[in-house]
Amino acid sequence: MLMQRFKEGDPRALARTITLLESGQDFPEELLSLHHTAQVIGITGSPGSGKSTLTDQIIQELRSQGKTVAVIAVDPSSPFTGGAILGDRIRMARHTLDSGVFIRSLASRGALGGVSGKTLQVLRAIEAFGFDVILIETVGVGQSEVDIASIADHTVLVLTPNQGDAVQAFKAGVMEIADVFVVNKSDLPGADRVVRELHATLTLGGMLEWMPPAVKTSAQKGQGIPELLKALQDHREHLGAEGLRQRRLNRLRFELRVLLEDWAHDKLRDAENLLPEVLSGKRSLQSLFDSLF
Ligand SMILES: Nc1nc2c(ncn2[C@@H]2O[C@H](COP(=O)(O)OP(=O)(O)OP(=O)(O)O)[C@@H](O)[C@H]2O)c(=O)[nH]1
Ligand SMILES: [Mg+2]
Repeated sequence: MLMQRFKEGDPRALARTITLLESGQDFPEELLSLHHTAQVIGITGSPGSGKSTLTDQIIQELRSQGKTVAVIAVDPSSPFTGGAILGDRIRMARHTLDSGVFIRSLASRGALGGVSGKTLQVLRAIEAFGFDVILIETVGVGQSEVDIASIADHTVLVLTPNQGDAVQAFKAGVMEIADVFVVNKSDLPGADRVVRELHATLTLGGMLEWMPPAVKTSAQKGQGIPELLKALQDHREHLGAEGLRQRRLNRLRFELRVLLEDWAHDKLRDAENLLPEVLSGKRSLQSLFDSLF
């Protein structure tokens, strides 16, 4: 019944399916046959850099092109950004009555705000439902920005004309995740300087196969959005069918790793209770380990 309504495109059936996935139910195998593929765009960057405002503008632009859009906001239930969900609801509120738009907030994984296995299942469900584009917003603190690059077809790193942000991007491992840089809040002074610094740093790195463009936007004023979408389209063309296939394999590899880590985490917790037996010489650590499987 639920799956039937899902296949008929009832958004309430999608919402219900997601709730079931979040409560730990397995992914309905029946949906695997739907074979829909969405364009998956990850949007990450420092807290308050304007990701949600930008997402709202991207939705608007894609809707004007007739595309359907889903948004997954990975809620960092971390001390960095209290109240993010409420803020997101307000910033994207104008789309809530549009049936071509679906917005969902999901909890992050672990203290570092990484992307959870459940989020990946929800992503798959949303994809199966048939949205053209899926935007995933994660706050670029800790693990989530690295995770998002393993999941998305395209990763957008949002910077602002603010010294701290640029420095943050230049830290090893962060720069590399960006397929496209956005310098948002370009209505404020300093955006051109950040763009120049990005270019200089990227050029220093030698010839890259794909030189990530830096697009200036003002999400607040709705400026630079078509340019951003053009840059994403360019990246898609650069990837081509084989590049996209590699990204999808990456996502599956990541998902498998998350499943294994969660499993290991549970096993570790169980086994810890038995460590006193090992300490007192009742059994060996090896036999405890073997009993886990
Ligand atoms: N001046 C200026 N302010 C902006 C721009 N875009 C967003 N803002 C403001 O920046 C603040 C944060 O915007 P959000 O869109 O919530 O930023 P965010 O990155 O989603 O924030 P978190 O999800 O909490 O990390 C809000 O007050 C926005 O109005 C912009 O282009 N220019
Ligand atoms: Mg936000």
